[in-house]
Amino acid sequence: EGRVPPGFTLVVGLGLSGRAICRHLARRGVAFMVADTREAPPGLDDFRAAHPGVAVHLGPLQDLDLMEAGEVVLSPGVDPQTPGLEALAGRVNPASGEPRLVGEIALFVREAAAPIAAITGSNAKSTVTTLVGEMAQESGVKVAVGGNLGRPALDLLDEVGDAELYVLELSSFQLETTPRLGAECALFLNLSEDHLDRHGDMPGYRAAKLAIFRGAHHAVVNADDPLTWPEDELPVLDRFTVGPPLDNEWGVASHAGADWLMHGERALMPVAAMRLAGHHHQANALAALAMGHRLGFPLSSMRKVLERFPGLPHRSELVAEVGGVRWINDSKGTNVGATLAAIAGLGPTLEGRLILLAGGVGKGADFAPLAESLARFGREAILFGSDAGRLEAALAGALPVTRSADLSAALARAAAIAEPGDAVLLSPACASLDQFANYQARGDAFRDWVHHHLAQEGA
Ligand code: UMA
Ligand code: ADP
Repeated sequence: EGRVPPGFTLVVGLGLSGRAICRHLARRGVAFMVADTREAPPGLDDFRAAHPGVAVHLGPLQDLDLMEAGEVVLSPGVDPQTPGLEALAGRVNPASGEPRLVGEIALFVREAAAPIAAITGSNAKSTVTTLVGEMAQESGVKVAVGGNLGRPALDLLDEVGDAELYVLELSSFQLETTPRLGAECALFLNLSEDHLDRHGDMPGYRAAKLAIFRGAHHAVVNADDPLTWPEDELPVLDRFTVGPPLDNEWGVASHAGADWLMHGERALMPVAAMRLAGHHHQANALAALAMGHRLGFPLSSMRKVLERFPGLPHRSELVAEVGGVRWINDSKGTNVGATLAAIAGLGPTLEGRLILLAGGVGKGADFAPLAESLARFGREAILFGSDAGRLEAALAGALPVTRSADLSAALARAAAIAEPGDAVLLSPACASLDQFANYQARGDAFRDWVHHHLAQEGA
């Protein structure tokens, strides 16, 4: 049985965040060791090369005696309820006054010298984080952007010297282990079922997300989604809606014969001038504008960004149009709410029907809400991965459903049944981890298949 030496920090997880935590501690001369519950974590070789001589524990945490550890810093993918950590629950670290069990963001907050703009929600986090980051840059602010988006927050501290603003995408996993964020502006976009396998139920998932408001100066919330509203009073609260704005809300209203983005009575820009299309992106743009306004960005700069931003890859990304069929990669649609938004954005634009490719790890979600919009727009749902059976049970009455062994087989089936005017949409409503390394690999596989099998004949 291994043991954490007295006073050593224990880092749990050797993924992207875990390795960033280790770099952060090493630079500061903090004594630490690392554990990962897996026998062969993917980051192990990189870690050993970067930190020769640092002890690594692999396998169950119960096999590691961590009672003498100083602080235990968890990667986001590690549940604080993991067996072996229970003895630390509720314990306080005398050195920091914080819990002994914290996440990477707690370390970030201790050292961040610039204001933090923090963004959470079940969907649209990455899109809005990127928009706010670009708006900051366009406004001449020296900004560092990262977090759940992919560049670990702790790397921003050391790699972007003299940042004037940090824009962070934060997941429920990261927020759950952040005692006090103290954001200058905290934005909670929306809440729909996700990660129930980790948080137990919706109240548990929401509670984790509400931690974004701890110590915040300003809050931005979704007027149409009361679950995003904080439980406690906050000094300043801004609200956005996809309907007409009440009072000083950010919303959409008819102006000069067209739909415009509005701030209260003030018309900001026509919806049609945005490069992103669909109602969900109007909500996203308004959320970014509300946050940018609080952070002091000029409207002209924010407008420029909305006019040019094409959206991120793997989010309703048009990969090719071949023989009148659009092939769309929404691999980041990893929960039911995201897939519903993708279908609602695409469905009304189709001359033909929608062929949905879905499946993977459902994380305990209820798939039933997909049935109605698929009945309306769908030609067929082609299902693969671990939760294909649960999806089939939820969708079978709504439209024709077939099962495929994997994404390639699903794509071949889609190519065989698609008709001109149709769209083939990969929006899995599930995580990818049963069959792929991550959502990017799944989206890349979709794109490669389309380019290899179809695009050259169509081009
Ligand atoms: N794992 C173990 N044992 C361990 C450590 C990790 O089994 O001891 C597993 C986890 O359960 C998980 C995987 O390894 O399945 C990765 O976990 P991790 O914490 O090592 O992940 P990182 O590589 O550090 O990536 C994390 C975020 N991943 C998760 O929260 C699962 C990345 O978000 C983020 O970009 C990165 O930090 C940078 O900060 C990805 C994600 O899927 C995109 N996030 C979820 C989401 O958006 O829905 C929350
Ligand atoms: P996140 O980082 O929260 O996963 P992304 O910006 O990466 O968010 O988008 C993830 C998925 O959510 C995409 O599939 C996209 O189509 C969908 N989506 C984007 N905006 C919204 C919204 N406002 N409501 C629901 N789903 C959305």
